[in-house]
Amino acid sequence: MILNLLKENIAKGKKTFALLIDPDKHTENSITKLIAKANCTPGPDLILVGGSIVFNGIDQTIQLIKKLTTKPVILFPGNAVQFSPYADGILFLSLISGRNAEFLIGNHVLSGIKIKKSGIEVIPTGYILINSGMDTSVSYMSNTSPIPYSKNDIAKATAIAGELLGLKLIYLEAGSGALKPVSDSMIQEVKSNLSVPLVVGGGIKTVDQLRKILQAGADMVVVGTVAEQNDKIIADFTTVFAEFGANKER
Ligand code: 1GP
Repeated sequence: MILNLLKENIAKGKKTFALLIDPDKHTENSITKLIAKANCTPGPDLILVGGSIVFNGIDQTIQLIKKLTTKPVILFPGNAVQFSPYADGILFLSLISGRNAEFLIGNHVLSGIKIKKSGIEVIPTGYILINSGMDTSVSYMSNTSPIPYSKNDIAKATAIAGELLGLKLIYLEAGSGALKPVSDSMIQEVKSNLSVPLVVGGGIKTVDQLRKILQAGADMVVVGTVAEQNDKIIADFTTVFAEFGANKER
């Protein structure tokens, strides 16, 4: 169970490393190369698959990844169409920073029956979009406004509301390719008021940024764009993750 893996890591003081693969940004060849890097010991704990729009086949992408690695593969869908029964689980995202009913509940109604029938693990996730100083695909596609970059109190109140609604994860998202990640002070503020695991992603490009985000309290970090651009980054980031918790095991 993926949520259990995350909780076990938290109990050991370890952080969870998620590598995001957007099928539209890859070829079979580039996925094969990326997964070969992810298979380095210990490397990312799990692979997320999804994007704001996905034209390339989700099924084919997940089947390819499953052939290349034993790491869990989790759907990170941009909408109700992005589903595959070949995944091990799905982040069932409710965009709680927005006020667009389609992304709070509408897509869930459209996809809920097929997800339940598939039997894959469902992780109800409060998805909170933070303004990173540029327009992002998720903001445009969801027709929602992100929380302003420095409004830690709004992010905290939103995360607490998500937890009280029963969501099992809270995800602070600066947007794929964001100019800067979510601030350390916002991560600290949210984490110190939350009982469920905290995920942070968007715009993380350097080991210093990653280390600060982990020190600020992120339990799981999602990395996508930089891994498409920098061949060394998975190894470098793995070293940073190893600084936390039971690092001798990593
Ligand atoms: C996007 O948080 C993820 O949804 C990852 O963002 O592509 O900027 O790493 P990057």
